[in-house]
Amino acid sequence: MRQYLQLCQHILEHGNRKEDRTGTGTISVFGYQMRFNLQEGFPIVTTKRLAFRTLIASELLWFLKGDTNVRTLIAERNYIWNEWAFEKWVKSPEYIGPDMTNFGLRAAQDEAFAKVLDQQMQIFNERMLADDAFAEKYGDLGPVYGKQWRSWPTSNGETIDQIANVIEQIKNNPDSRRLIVTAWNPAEVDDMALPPCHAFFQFYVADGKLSCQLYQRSADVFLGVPFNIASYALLTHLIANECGLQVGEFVHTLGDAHIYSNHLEQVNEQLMREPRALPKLHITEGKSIFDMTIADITLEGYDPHPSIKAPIAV
Ligand code: THF
Repeated sequence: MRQYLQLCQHILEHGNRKEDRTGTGTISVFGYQMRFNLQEGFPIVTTKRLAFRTLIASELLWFLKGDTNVRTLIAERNYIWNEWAFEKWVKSPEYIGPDMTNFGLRAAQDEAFAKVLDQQMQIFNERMLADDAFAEKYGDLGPVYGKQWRSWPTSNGETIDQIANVIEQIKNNPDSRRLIVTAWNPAEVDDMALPPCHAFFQFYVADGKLSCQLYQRSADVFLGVPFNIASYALLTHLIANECGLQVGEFVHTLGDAHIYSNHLEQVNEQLMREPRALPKLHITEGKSIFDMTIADITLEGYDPHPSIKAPIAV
């Protein structure tokens, strides 16, 4: 995973100081590309530990099911999308707890507030699992990835299953230059809790191998990008398995690639660590991509450096 460390180095050396929506501040570059040969091992960052199955694989399976409600993730103890649902809840007139205005920014700066936030988040999680109506109302993130991937709404009231279509095209028309899935739906962006960051991807078949290129408009290089690389590498393996192909490359193209100002220490810590050998991915062969569960996905030989904590910008 030298490619990832090179990206970090490149931003530190050439980045522009830039303010952002979250008020945190970043150093950022525009336009960057990494390539990962999936035959050389599974591209997961080894300079810190990532919870591959519980967070990354479970999120991808959630997208693939077409699910947009965080309740499913919370039930699997995956809280990476919580901030967005929680924000909807605390901004609603029904919320009567302590003031949660700007909770992301405040928690990163104020330890006492971070404890109060933790408590409220815990209450939110418990209610999310126990209360169906609450979960339906506040757990749904709007027409985000899962909805656009599996049921993009058309103007005549029908829906398009982009994932099923692209699989069918890869199987029957592998030389096509239209093997595309887009989560960026301009008509619905305003209804989403967060417009898609990994917005548009294309597949490519050559020599019996399936490659995937992703265009990511906004890339949180310390927290998000390691997740995104592993997630799309896993997606490429799953689709290749479904189509009876070997894996080729994952090409990761970034738009605004940024390091948040409160992640700099963590990035420098990682740059001092020596990357380790990449693990191998195993998935149940011959099982439909739509029936896959976490039990079908394992990483063999993942031996990373210890995890590094950092606050998420909301
Ligand atoms: N918002 C921001 N600011 N960055 C992102 O990368 C991002 N996402 C998704 C939605 N909004 C985003 C959510 N993805 C973590 C990782 C990925 C996320 C959200 C959070 C995270 O905090 N990871 C920790 C571990 C957390 C845990 O153990 O629960 C880590 O150390 O990796 C990008 O798609």
